[in-house]
Amino acid sequence: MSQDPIRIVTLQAHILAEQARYPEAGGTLSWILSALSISAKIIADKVRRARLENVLGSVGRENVQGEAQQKLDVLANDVLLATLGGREGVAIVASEENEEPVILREEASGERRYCVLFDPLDGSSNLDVCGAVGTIFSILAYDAGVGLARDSLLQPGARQVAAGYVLYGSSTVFVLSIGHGVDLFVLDPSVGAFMRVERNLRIPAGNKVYSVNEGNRRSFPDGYRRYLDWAQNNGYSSRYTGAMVADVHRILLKGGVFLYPPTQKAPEGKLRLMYEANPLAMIIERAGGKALCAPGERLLDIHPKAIHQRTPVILGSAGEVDDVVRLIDGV
Ligand code: P6P
Repeated sequence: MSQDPIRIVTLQAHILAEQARYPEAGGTLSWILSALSISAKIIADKVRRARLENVLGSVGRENVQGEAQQKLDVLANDVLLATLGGREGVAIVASEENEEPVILREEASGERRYCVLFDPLDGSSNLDVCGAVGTIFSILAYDAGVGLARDSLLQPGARQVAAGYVLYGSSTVFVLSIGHGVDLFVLDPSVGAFMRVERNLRIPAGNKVYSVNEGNRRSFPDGYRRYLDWAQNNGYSSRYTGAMVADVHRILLKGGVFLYPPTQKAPEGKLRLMYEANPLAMIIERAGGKALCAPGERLLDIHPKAIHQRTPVILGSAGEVDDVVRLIDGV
């Protein structure tokens, strides 16, 4: 983790500096990232004022995932659709909260266009108890030539042009990877700008912490239970918030391993591949960690068949992931 020398670099300045590395870049991706930045500031304000403005709680219906939709899920989703919709370079938007992707511009254009996928408010069930929540986003190149416009979305996570998340915790942080490396920004509310505080983050090589919902232990495959027994016999601690974005952020900064194994209720895994697992897996890999869907299967290599498909997840420090695989394989 290389700390910034005493310089003031905003997220906007960072995005433009990254764009300048690619002389052929026309600025379309920069505009999209700028839309995500302003969305994050608006959502952060709504999250922090939610109880004061009485927008906590559910809207009384389920989303496409069969989960109770929170009022702030809808608000955050609307903010992202409104800011991204205004960006010429966005061809398609796909959200956890929308059953169908929103096709904004499907014709080919001189400028490259992109697909933006997101979970607008991951972990929103934590809102009522002032727990951490976040926005997770994934950006893919749009291909006007491939069959139906929506087929452009079904690309492996390794093809993400950019990926990242915003965590609305004790501070509001923006974690971003554009092509290489991982950089960390913190919102300065007095200035209204995300300030870069870490460049080229590297995940610690190991840490005796695992993050899993142990309430599902009985329905985990044997190998995962074998790993948990081994970890508990070797002095590991458990940390789990119920918001993947918060659990993964801790692991990015402190090391450890996050697991969401297959369960009887979710034999394919619970977490959504396209807009939860893929972007977070790219962040972890680019920080030097590992991200698998099963022993020996790299998560970013999955060829998606459906926008809302789910996957098991094992990600974190490379050594910690290796230990999980070793115990699952019964070595
Ligand atoms: P469980 C939140 O709903 C989420 O999608 C992830 O952010 C989180 O890691 C997981 O589900 C929590 O699921 O079954 O442990 O409540």
